Amino acid sequence: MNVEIIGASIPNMPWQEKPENEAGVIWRHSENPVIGWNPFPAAARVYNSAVVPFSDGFIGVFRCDYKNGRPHLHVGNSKDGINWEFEHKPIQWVDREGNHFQPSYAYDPRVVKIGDTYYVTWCTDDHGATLGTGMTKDFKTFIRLENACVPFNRNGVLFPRKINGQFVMLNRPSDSGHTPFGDIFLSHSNDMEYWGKHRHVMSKGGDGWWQGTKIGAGPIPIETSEGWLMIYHGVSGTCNGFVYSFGAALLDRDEPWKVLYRTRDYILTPEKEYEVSGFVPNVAFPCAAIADADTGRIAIYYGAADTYTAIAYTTVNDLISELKNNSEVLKS
Ligand code: BMA
Repeated sequence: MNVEIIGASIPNMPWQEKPENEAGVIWRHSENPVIGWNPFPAAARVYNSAVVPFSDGFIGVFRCDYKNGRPHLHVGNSKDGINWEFEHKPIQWVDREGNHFQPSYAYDPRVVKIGDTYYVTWCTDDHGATLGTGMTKDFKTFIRLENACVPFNRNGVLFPRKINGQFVMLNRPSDSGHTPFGDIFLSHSNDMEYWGKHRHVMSKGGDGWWQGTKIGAGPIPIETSEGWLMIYHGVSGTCNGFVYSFGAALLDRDEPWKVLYRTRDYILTPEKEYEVSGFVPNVAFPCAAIADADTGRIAIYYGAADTYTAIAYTTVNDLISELKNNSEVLKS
């Protein structure tokens, strides 16, 4: 099979070949985690974060949990996508008129470049968790836009281009707490301000139990010649709390609420020490992916145990073969 990634060439992206004894379709970076406890003075934990190519290296918007427990967003820079330096001051948001517009907390950011603008989405506070949106061109001035919806919603993830002339954002309606349910939807906008034309994309569940409690979109979907490759998290409710694993789905390119294939089994689940042990054990939460159109390589950034940032690798051919050979698409 030869699937094309429709996107940029990123020859300097982080990469390791698949180890010979690796049975899975995704393999972990050998030096994981790439960000450990207390990486800079204000931050106890940096995880569930977003990374994009920028200039001759990489830049990211990182979820930093402070030592009082509250999460805020900080910019990080890296030459190689593996070793990171963080700005010690959080992102200072302003509205379109330049007025201070700071969220009281912010977590699980995603970043995408559409045209010449980088858009940031995150989980923010408006009398409950909802979707914050904003934009930057230089990662110095950050303009905050209107929240995309009323509470409660999380996991707002934009597609990397307009589809049929409109911005499209995956999202996951939720509740005020550690939501025990949740399906993936998407919404359309002409201007990143007014959102509508909502469509259900996919439901939790399936024959297996690993995604039986809830699901939520992960990295920015990757455009391929076969459809949009969406990596997502699936949650299982155990007697000891939630367990977060990765799944993947292939969505129709023109009507992305149509699911063509979906992994029947998880493709990565917490197994390593840094995934099963930490502030919240048993969490593998993907938030960003770098995909190289020349080689088909994909590097996935994920939060591990709500404590660490880790990287895992796959290729577009490996993942789409797995999707086609072991698919379970649920009727909605
Ligand atoms: C979700 C979010 C994520 C977190 C996950 C596991 O509800 O809050 O930030 O990684 O729970 O604790």
